[in-house]
Amino acid sequence: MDQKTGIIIKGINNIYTVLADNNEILCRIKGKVLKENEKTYNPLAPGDKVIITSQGASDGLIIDRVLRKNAFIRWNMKKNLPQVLAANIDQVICIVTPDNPPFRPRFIDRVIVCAGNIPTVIIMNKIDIPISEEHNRRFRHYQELGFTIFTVSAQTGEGVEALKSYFKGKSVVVVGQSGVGKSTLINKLLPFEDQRTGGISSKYNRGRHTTNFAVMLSHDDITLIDTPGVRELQVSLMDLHELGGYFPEISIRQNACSFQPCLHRNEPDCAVINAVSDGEILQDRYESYLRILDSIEERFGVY
Ligand SMILES: Nc1nc2c(ncn2[C@@H]2O[C@H](COP(=O)(O)OP(=O)(O)O)[C@@H](O)[C@H]2O)c(=O)[nH]1
Ligand SMILES: [Mg+2]
Ligand SMILES: [Zn+2]
Repeated sequence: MDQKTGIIIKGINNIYTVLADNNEILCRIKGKVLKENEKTYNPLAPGDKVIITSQGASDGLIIDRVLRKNAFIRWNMKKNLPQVLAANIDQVICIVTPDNPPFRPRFIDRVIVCAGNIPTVIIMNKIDIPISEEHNRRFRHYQELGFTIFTVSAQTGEGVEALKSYFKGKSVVVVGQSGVGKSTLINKLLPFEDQRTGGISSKYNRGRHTTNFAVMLSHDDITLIDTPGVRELQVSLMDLHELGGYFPEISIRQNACSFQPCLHRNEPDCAVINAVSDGEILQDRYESYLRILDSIEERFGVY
């Protein structure tokens, strides 16, 4: 049998669409491979490289997964397991809106944690609708923290060209609450008439339907993974002490805390708590940090 390497485009009900040699091949996972030694919600996600054996032109079996470079992982509350939304990516795009749905900066903070070592870019979509001064300041603050931010309107097209050039040559996963415009923006970045995954045009809804599985699309050297909108994004991080590393303003101060390691909650002479009191760290970012700490503890029933 013919053995080859392919890339997962999507998986629905244990049937995976694998792009190999410019062909879309529908595959199942062979027997119990990939299932045994892993405690995850899904063994494979878009972006995963896999080894398949093809049976004819359009059917195949997945026999192995190539080691991942990285992954965007959230905690699946229903199954109480980590869930990989995308693998082997260069950038995470977190989309937010001024309103409809409401701007929720704490969602961004969780996305940054789920992204692990993958850089997160924050995009404010729907700039055709007004934004409050307070929300705008909170959004701009991410730039001061060192994150790349963009403002666009998928509807009017404003700012879309800048995104196209920024993401050229990159493989990107798009995350955000339901309704922020992920599918609409992706359709703007990858023109529908021409939408392709590898060499194959793939049918893709234009945002009319709810996306309920992650899917990879590419065109013109941009690869985008659209993800289902989640209402609650829970981080999959296990180690409480790693969390501070995902907040740049906490990360740069941690070494100065008297107590080591410090969780910056109520430890004496804590450099982070002091910086919050002095107004050097935004109160809301600090509270966001504390909430995530709590959510990790609750999950594992610590203390
Ligand atoms: N005003 C405005 N509406 C937008 C914009 N982008 C998307 N929408 C609308 O927001 C709604 C949700 O968009 P959709 O792409 O399905 O969001 P998703 O759930 O994140 O994929 C749709 O009614 C879109 O037409 C925008 O830039 N401005
Ligand atoms: Mg969508
Ligand atoms: Zn501290």
